[in-house]
Amino acid sequence: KLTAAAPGTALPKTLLGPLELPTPSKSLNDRVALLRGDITTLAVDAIVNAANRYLMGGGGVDGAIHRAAGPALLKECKKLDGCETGSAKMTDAYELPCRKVIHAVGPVYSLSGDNQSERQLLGCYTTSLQLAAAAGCRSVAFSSISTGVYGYPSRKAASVALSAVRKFLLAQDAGKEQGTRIEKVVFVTFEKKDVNAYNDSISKFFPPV
Ligand code: AR6
Repeated sequence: KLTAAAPGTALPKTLLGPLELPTPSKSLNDRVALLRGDITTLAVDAIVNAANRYLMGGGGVDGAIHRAAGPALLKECKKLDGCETGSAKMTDAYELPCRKVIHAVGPVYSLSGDNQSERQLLGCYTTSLQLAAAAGCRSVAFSSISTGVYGYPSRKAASVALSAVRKFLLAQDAGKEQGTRIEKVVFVTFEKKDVNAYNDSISKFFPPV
């Protein structure tokens, strides 16, 4: 059963669709949350870092995660031989309160390659959730991948993130994704522009019941 769209509201278009309006679902809505703050403080099963292809640390959230985890994180990252854009790799979390860190490599946004950027950003979210589920994680907190120095527009990035997560959670329920059921996905924002983007977009992908 589909709900009627308010006049004039078009759903944000992503490569995943949606061509139809999402069906409101309390059980699905209970599995997502928005939080503004420092992702390094969260005692979830896995946090998702916005890394680069070298996995050698960096600025932004990557720098904050490496500082809080301690030098053992970099030591493990060095053994991973980097990571492709649009994918992710998992490590232990060392001094962080979470159990695992998933290092996702988002695209450097370019308008000319809008479709490719979107495909790669989707890949970050889907691969991260697959890694989390395979490692027995029930709760995952995502940083807002690519919306910092990589320049991905916040609203577009929020639509991609919400769309990818919705699709994955539904696929798990349909038995099309393996691993532990992800019970909670937290979208962590830091700057106001990303807070606004998620606040404005979440109800389009997870409509209130
Ligand atoms: N907790 C949560 N979010 C944060 C934190 C924090 N402690 N600090 C920043 N953010 P960015 P990118 C937000 O630039 O655009 C690094 O140097 C920030 O407001 O960290 O994917 C890597 O090594 C933004 O919304 O990542 C790469 O070279 C989001 O985190 C490159 O930056 C991501 O911003 C990756 O660029």
